Amino acid sequence: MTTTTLTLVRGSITDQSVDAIVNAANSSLLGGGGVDGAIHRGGGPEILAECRALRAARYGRGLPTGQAVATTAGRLDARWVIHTVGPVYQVSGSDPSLLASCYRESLRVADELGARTVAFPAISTGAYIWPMEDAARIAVETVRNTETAVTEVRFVLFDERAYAAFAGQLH
Ligand code: AR6
Repeated sequence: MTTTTLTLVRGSITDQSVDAIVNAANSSLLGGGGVDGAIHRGGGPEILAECRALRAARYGRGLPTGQAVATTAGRLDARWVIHTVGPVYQVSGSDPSLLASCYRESLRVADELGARTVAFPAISTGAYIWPMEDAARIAVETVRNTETAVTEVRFVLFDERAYAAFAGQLH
């Protein structure tokens, strides 16, 4: 059984040197703001070209929420970008298993690729407005409970509030 170390970094996901960088994408796979925008800007047009090809070949209706798929990382200092689609938070009730699925499926894809180090953003906590404390709990619990050959899962948190929420789950 592999021991997976969970680490925390404050900064931008696009500055990480890892095997795979996870993108908080949307179903279209064609880009957006936040993490998604930063990844496409930093990685260059090769990523979008592969995303378009994936849409044409396998995901005509888009990548479903909670699933994950890999492309090149283009010019980023990584071998792959793993795109996953988080759920949009709804006050009327949101399914935490879909957010957990993003982490689990991204790790499954990482294992398929042979990635050993993987950087995750705080999926769904920006444009998709999932409350940070709850998202951090789901992220850490899910990674801890997923059997994977990944040796380092690095959570990359953009601001102090996100960092503190994840730190609170780890210690
Ligand atoms: N590095 C690390 N974290 C970041 C970065 C960065 N460069 N930029 C923002 N964050 P979001 P979502 C934080 O909105 O909520 C896009 O338009 C941010 O502060 O990127 O899953 C997609 O195309 C927040 O805590 O992802 C989708 O349409 C967290 O990353 C939609 O947004 C996630 O924020 C996905 O929304």
